[in-house]
Amino acid sequence: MTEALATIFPPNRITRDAEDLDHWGSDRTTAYRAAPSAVVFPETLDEVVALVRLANARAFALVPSGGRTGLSGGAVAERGEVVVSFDRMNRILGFDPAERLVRCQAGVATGALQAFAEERGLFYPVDFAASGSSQIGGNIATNAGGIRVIRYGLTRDWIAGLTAVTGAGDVLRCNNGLVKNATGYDFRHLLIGSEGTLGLVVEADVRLANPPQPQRVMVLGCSAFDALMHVLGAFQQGVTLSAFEFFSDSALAKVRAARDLPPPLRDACPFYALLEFDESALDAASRAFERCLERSWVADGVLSQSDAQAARLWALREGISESLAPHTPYKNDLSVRLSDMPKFLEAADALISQAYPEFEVCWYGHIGDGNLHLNILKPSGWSEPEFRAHCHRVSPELFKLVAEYSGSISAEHGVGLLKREFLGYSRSPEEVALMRGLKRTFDPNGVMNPRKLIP
Ligand code: 2HG
Ligand code: ZN
Repeated sequence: MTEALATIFPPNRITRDAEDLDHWGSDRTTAYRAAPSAVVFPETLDEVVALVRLANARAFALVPSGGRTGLSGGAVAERGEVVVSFDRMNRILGFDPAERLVRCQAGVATGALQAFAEERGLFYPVDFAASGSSQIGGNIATNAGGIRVIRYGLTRDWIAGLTAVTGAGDVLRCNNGLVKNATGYDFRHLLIGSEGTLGLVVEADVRLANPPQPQRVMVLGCSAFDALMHVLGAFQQGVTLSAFEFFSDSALAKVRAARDLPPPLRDACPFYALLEFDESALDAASRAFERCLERSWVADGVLSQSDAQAARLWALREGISESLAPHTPYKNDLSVRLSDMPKFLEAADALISQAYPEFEVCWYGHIGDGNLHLNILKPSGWSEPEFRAHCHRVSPELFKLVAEYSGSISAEHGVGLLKREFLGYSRSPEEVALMRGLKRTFDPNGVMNPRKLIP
């Protein structure tokens, strides 16, 4: 196969070095061992087309690889696949200030796109802790969300066009940056969130926004889960929130220890809400805060007085995932509608405390848009496989509860390898059958990221 790949790529853009295979063949999921047969680094659309056609002709599988910050194994190559790294397709190809549209290659880092926008007095609002290394192609493949979805939506909402190579090796130019285009099925939205199972996203037209006003950050100490939802309700009246995040005291303890950070408030609380909003809403926010204090939903709070302090408060939330990594967490990424959140939280909390009486459980996430991250930490006496198997047995109980609320078993991290067997808790048999049909249409020989997403 290396010989065939060498007909497309020069030697410096193919590697079979063991360290490279491990590096480019895995993402941030720890449950799998990377075992690709090669990694290639295309630089042009034509090379990607040639590669996909070769994969069809020679019957080998491809795994797309962006910033590899995923948490569901979507970018893991564990069965001799060829990894397609977009690291060398990291150029911004054009910018139109009147349309506020950037054309970029799939390997542009999310952070680089944010910086590009900022240099032009604009704003790319999709943001998350991993944005420094994640790539726009991967963001599209997983429809990445993050911390400002409550105000700005998901990656899907910012993609005005994309160029993709289907599993059959055909080039699709979807929507071409148009605002209006009423000509039938929009394949752009089918490819967004398809986790590389239908084709490879090679280029995208990304919309930028005007930057928001200066922002203020508040961290509030809350007495209980249900208080968080009351606090959200109080602030939604009159304050346009850019973020409404939460974390439990256990999650806070981990990030503080890992980064040596001071506590946000004098006394510890079971839960904390982190809010970000326009500075002009400060009076309305202060009134909402008073109301929350009066009703005892909030015990105390801190308001950022500078950008540096705002960044320090954000670090308490954004650093959590990384600080949990050494504890071998079993991750859940759930969502329900906000109106169902109070009841769901009560039921999920009861289920989790019963299923994991001796385990440390960290709750956090983007509760303002209905998304909860639930990390169960491995007790030191347990082996990793034993712990994972135990959690895997509990998952169906939790997912059954999610299904009762018509929620999602993967709100923003994708399905990948990790949640494939559980897809039926969020998608009906009819939907899964349609997914299989679409997969066959786009990728008749099954070369695109096999065994991901679809059970
Ligand atoms: C976050 O919101 C990320 O910090 C990661 O989505 C969540 O590691 C996790 O469970
Ligand atoms: Zn998240």
